[in-house]
Amino acid sequence: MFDLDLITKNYQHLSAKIVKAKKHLKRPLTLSEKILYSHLYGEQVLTDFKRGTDYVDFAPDRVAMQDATAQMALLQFMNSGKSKTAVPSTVHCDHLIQASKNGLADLEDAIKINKEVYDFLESVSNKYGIGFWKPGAGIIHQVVLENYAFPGGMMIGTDSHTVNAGGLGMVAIGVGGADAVDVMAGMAWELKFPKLIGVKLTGKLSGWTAPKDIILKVAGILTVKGGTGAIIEYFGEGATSISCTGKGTICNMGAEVGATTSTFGYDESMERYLRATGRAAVADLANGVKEHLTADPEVYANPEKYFDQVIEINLDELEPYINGPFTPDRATPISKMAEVAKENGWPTKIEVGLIGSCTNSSYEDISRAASLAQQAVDKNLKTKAEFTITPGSELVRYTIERDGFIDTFNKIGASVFANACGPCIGQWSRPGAEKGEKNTIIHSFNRNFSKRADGNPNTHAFVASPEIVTALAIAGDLSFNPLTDYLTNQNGEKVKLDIPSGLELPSKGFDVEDAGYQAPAENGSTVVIKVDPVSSRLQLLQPFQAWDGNNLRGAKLLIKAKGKCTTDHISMAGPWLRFRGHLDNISNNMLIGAVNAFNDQPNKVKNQLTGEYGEVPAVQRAYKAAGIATLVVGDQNYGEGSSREHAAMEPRHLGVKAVIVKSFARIHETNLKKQGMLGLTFAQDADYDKIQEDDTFNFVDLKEFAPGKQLTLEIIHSDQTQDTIKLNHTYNQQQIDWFKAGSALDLIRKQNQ
Ligand code: MIC
Ligand code: SF4
Repeated sequence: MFDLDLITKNYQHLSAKIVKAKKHLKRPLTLSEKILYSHLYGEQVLTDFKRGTDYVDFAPDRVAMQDATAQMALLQFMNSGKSKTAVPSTVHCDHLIQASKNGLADLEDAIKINKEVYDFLESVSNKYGIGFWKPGAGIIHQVVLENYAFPGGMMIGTDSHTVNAGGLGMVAIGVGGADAVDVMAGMAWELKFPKLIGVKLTGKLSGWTAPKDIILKVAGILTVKGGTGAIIEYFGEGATSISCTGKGTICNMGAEVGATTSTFGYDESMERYLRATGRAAVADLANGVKEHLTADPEVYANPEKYFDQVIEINLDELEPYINGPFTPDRATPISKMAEVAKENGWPTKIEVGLIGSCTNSSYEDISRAASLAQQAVDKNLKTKAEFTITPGSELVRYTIERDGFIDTFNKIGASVFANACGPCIGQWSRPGAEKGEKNTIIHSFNRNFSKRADGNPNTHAFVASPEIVTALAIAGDLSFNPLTDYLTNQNGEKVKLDIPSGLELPSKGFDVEDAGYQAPAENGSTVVIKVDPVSSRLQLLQPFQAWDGNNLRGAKLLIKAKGKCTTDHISMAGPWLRFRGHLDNISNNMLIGAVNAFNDQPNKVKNQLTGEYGEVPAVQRAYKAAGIATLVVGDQNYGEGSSREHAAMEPRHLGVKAVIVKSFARIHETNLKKQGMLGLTFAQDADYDKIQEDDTFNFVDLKEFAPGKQLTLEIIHSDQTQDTIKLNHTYNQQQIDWFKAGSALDLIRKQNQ
């Protein structure tokens, strides 16, 4: 068991901290507030923080990093001058394993292909006291839920789905690597005090409906930006009736509405899960401080008084949902899918059904999906689509194999991939994907942005619960509604699938032979970290240049991006994941997925120096070589999705100075600030339309850059007419200092010198 001392200490001080906060605020507290106020950083003065406005310093309990982001995080940490991380931290090798043949073979290949990176992560972990989860151990969020998450705790992780740990009553937040460095270096971690959204769940899930359907519905209500800057707190009788892992699924996919995180109050489902995963001692401790691990009763009795927004969902009436394609908030109840698919011309033949991932691979999920696979066998149905399973951890994989579920899936021709991200992040070598054919897949993951699973922009990916994915894979048809429709079996008989059934937790307990954990050396001071100077995969970081103190003049437009521009568009994953530790090489994917507003094409922008069109990274390198600053313009919710700071470091490295958009996703905006970029928003959304392809820009008052004060941008059009517009920003003084120093890390470096 990990962290028992840390948790004991946390709970010992919890009551005093909450009493103090309540005395000050003079009101009952939500769970989110209890966790936030009990994790204020040492020097942070306690006040009634203004939600959505005040920057507050926090002291999270731990840090988790996954391999694709840990490389950059640790390359930065190595420059911080510390000999050990200040809080317990872990690294998880999950993103770099490609799903191709089967779990074992794919793992072996990954270990060969990524040897240099794994060796680097292992030795850095060993040196700085970081727990190391080897390739094959599982996906970061599942491993965290099984081993580290605890009710009332606060953690950050370099992955947007860190929020998964809300399933065990944590405030767990996804961040860029530079934020993780702050916490690992023992400094304060700054966050704008979140707004609070309460989701009241009445009734009880039943039949075909699963926890996933709750978040699919919430995504439809809030949309991909409706949760920005807010914590979503779930409560009500419906909440307590959901399993702990089901709560994890709901919190996990809260990242898809932009929420800072989501959480649930401590209850018996969490206690059961803690006991089942070998943490009875944590459950006992939590039971001792129960009242502090949920909101005060007044809050849930009168939620409108305490939350900024309240949503109510009656689980008795909730239907299964299917969200997509191309965006996770396009929510369609299953009873409407046939009609909606027809109207939109979506291909209804399902080619592949994929279950698992960090979002949905609990024992409960797998057992319910397996009950449907068994029915297919018993009812003599032929499974029409291909079917794959990506277990979230070795603990789950070992246990479901022991309990016969893998055998059941094999009977419907399933492939079991490694315990890793695989197809969820474009690490799927899907035969034929390169042909770019229009086709449909359905999965139980969380994101379905264009190209995300297999690199094919014409793959229509739909998101649903594992149960619905399995049923629809059996039917091979997106318009099939298992609640009402019949299928024809191999004897020509009409049969109906029964309601899925499963077990919340394994009746024989969880089991595993080798969970894949490696503890760090007691004293890592002698561990030497080698980075080969000619490596294509790892590159030591050089400081960024400090601001020269002048107004920025004569900047050119690199790209005006149109519509959705997620971090997958800015810094694509899949094949590019291999360069996550090499800033110069990965910069060759900068914005290659963004659609140019002037020609509706990706990766084709005008080079104003030559008048010719070229690929975004190449054109930007040409500006850089000519010493010309550039800026990037974008639409709403720019940088939605991942926590990958590469999406901010690449433009920084290649010489883009500012990103000006209608609105930002939270993590990306912070990443831009941390890396010393100007992340600004149009004061008037309509000013986006004023930006022309051949424009030149002057920041006329950058010298007066100050908190709460707008910046002014002069736009010189090619016909010499001009527009002057105002830009908003959310920089506080410290963040302005990052900009001036070159980046947050460069500021720390200077202060330490
Ligand atoms: C994702 O789901 O997009 C990822 C891959 O896990 C990312 C992290 C990354 O880009 O490495 C995330 O969600 O933060
Ligand atoms: Fe991995 Fe997908 Fe989960 Fe991201 S969302 S951590 S890529 S499984």
